[in-house]
Amino acid sequence: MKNILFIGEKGAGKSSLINALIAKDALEVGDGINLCTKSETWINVKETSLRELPGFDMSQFEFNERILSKAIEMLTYKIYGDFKWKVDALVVVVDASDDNKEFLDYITECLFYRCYRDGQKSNIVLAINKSDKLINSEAQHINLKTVCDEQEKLYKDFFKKKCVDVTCVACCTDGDLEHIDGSYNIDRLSKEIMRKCEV
Ligand SMILES: Nc1nc2c(ncn2[C@@H]2O[C@H](COP(=O)(O)OP(=O)(O)OP(=O)(O)O)[C@@H](O)[C@H]2O)c(=O)[nH]1
Ligand SMILES: [Mg+2]
Repeated sequence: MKNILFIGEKGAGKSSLINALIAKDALEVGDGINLCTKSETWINVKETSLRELPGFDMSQFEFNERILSKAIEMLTYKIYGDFKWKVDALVVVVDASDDNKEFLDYITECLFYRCYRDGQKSNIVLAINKSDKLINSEAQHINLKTVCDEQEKLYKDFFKKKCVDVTCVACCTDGDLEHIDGSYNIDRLSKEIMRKCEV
């Protein structure tokens, strides 16, 4: 059984990405305003378990600490609840149209530095979701691939400076802009996650 853990700020698209990866509307997705996944949720598909923790909220310190300690428990002790639950791959989801610096600084300091040794190969994938939102009507000539490549480079540099091994994939699930046709880079994201599971 492969266990994949999804974390990220509220509304970044964790549930949407899980649904896109398994090509099924299995998890409930928020309406963009209300918080949706309030407690830990998971779905098992074939030999893979995809698990989502509630979204971080940068204005709720104590709430974040609770989610964080759950994630640390799963990443370090490899035991969760009554049963063993080893994280094979950790997927951190961010909304490409947000300024994610505060969240990523927090997660790097409080999670990555605690759970992964310096310079060590990690099992972290950053999903830079909602990349479609970076294409506005004035910039339609810039295609999604160009935007995604730029995003990946940006975040790759960010983690290189922090000395953490993170594979960055820019993607989108169900872009609501007319000139973007459905999802993007979901297959690649899936491949990168599976590759991490083998490490
Ligand atoms: N434009 C765009 N919207 C997206 C994308 N992915 C998800 N959304 C929208 O973002 C909102 C939140 O999506 P969720 O999947 O519920 O996000 P979440 O991270 O699971 O949210 P919480 O569980 O509440 O923390 C929904 O309205 C989705 O339709 C995307 O790639 N592009
Ligand atoms: Mg959710």
